Amino acid sequence: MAVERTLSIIKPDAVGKNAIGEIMARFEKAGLQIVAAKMLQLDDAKAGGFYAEHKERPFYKDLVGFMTSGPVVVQVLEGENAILKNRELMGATNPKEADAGTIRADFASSIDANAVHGSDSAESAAREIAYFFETSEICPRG
Ligand code: RTP
Ligand code: MG
Repeated sequence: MAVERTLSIIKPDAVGKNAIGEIMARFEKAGLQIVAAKMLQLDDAKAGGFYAEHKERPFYKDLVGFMTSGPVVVQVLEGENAILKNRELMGATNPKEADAGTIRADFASSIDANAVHGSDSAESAAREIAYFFETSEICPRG
């Protein structure tokens, strides 16, 4: 298995629940390293650009509104199979369908306020990491 990087976002609902540390601890306990992290208040342009692939979907406006409703924490996670591993830790998009013990089962309250984002492919990960981080802001361990 290859060492990969993936973009994770702790969304405004989870930041508002004071769950940043608990969520980061799950990544670290699963063997993923946080190699970049920052807290941001997204505006409509930054959040809308991030979710541009969903622009024509009926939930797009609500999604951008939610993602700008409070601060987020964006992170780069690195490790073996990081993209799939993070998606497994997150659980299903709709928390009602998320397996017990996943981040969304424990912290999400609805399909909109669903606690975390994680890149869904290697292509998305590369694009999403570059959307938020300069190369100089990513700090892999030796
Ligand atoms: P994310 O991109 O945030 O990691 O979530 P995901 O891959 O699990 O889900 P995706 O299909 O990419 O959708 C992005 C976000 O849009 C909201 N959504 N709402 N009302 C709906 O039917 C619906 N479908 C998606 C969710 O908040 C989802 O995280
Ligand atoms: Mg997605």
